[in-house]
Amino acid sequence: MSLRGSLSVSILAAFFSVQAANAQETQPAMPTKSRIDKKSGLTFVRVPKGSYRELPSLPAKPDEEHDHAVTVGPMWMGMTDVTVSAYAKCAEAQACSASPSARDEAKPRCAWKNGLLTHPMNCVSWAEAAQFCKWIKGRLPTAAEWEYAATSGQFGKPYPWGDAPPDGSHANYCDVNCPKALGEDGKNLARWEKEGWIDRDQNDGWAATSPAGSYPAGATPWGLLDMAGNVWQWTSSPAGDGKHEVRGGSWDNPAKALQTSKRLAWADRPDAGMGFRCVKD
Ligand SMILES: [Ca+2]
Repeated sequence: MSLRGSLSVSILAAFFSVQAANAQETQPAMPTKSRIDKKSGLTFVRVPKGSYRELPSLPAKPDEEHDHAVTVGPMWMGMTDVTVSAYAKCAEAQACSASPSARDEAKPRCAWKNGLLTHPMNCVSWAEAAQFCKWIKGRLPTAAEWEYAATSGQFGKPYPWGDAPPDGSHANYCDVNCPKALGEDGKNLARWEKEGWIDRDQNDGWAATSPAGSYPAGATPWGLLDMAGNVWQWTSSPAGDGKHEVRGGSWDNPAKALQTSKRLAWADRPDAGMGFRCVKD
């Protein structure tokens, strides 16, 4: 083989090994165990039993001790957020409201109003989310269960997929497209720009929500998708003043909101950045 031929072979071999490595990194881990909920059509994956650090209260209470371990799981958790399509089945069965709240949200950002069937069911109140989970004989996860699942039981793991900072392949967050969807919030754009809220180096093609499960590179080892970005997820954990804890960050948040440890207290009102997933025992 000529030197040139041998070089080409080595370059090709190197190229394919890089491709193989990339493919390995970007392929979602197949859920070890999964099952489909017949009523909603949603897929649930097995979250194994384990122990996790107890989370402090939200808002934090002074002198509170929270350094012991709690047992979490086993349970089944929605592989993705609840979709518009799944919610529509609940509404058809008259078990969920056929006109979910969303009163304070602009139309282009609420997936239900736009018939975006594969997108997460956003613009729902906590009570509406809890009602859906009840319909499928499930419930909203506690904040500790959510974080345990998002970190695959590894306390302190920064993102559901691991340590790499987010990019447009991992999750739907506020990239170059998101100002298009913010519409009437334009007055805030200059401030958000200044605070580094908008990642103009990324473009995932979605201005607001994206179809559930569109980011396989962001999968957890247990096979959960969209545990960061797209929509915040309601948990069952109270957060004072009638609020509940939400997790995961959303399409209109900066990358830093996608951290597994990020916690927010949210009043029971719908928002285009707020969705949910259910768990079953
Ligand atoms: Ca986006």
